[in-house]
Amino acid sequence: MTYRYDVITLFPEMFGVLTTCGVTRRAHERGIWQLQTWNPRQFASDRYKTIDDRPYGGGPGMVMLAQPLAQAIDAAQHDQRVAGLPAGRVIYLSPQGRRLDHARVVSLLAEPSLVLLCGRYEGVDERLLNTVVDEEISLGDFVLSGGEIAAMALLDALIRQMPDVLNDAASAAQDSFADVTTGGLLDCPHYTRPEVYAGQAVPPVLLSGNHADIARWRRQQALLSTLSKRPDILARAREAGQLTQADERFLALQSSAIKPNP
Ligand code: 4GX
Repeated sequence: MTYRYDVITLFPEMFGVLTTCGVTRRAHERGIWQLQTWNPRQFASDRYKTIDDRPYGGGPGMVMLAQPLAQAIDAAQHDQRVAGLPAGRVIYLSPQGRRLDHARVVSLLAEPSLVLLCGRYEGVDERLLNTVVDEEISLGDFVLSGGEIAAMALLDALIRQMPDVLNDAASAAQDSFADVTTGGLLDCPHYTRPEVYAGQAVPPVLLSGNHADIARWRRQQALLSTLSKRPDILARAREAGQLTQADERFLALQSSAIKPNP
């Protein structure tokens, strides 16, 4: 299967990062995913290529016009159908959306095509959102200067979960947050050479060659890290039945204080 993503953006150059760097670049070169950008400016209907205007009711800033965005989205979906794919669902990146999490990343991988709409300025005319947007997704409770970086973050999270993208099939599933929604824990700490750095030795168990001991230590470190940094995630893991009796016995011994996240 190959995925196709069409992005509506005033800054198509920003998306070059995904096709020129790292894991996302290699997956793109191997044809696992494709990207098409659409600049709403090319669909502006006046000779000044206007894509925004002042807000009705007054106030600061500008609002993106509905018409150039609607035409850009139409063109993208038309192209997706010509390519033999379904017209993708339209996702608008905005702080008003539902927070992105790993479960949503996984479920979006069921869709071979998507259209991502990136807003700039104060936002997009509400009537465009009402008529064409299927879903609003937020990266988090903070404000970016446009939807592009949020769309790129979403794409990066999607691509690294696609089959055959990561060298080690286990590493996608093992990550911190790999599935915190269904009981995953934060990652355990990692060490590489040298054996002593800044006066800190590598935990001896990792040099022991005893794989059962190493696995137990890593599990316990993950439990401790989750307990102290994200007790909400530990509670979710417990509710999802993901903690073993050994896990619970270990946690019961850690009556010591939960350190606040610095
Ligand atoms: N997670 N932004 C959208 C335009 C905008 C302005 C006002 C709606 C209302 C963001 C985020 C994000 C900045 C993208 C504002 N949209 N996107 N943009 N947080 O901050 O996704």
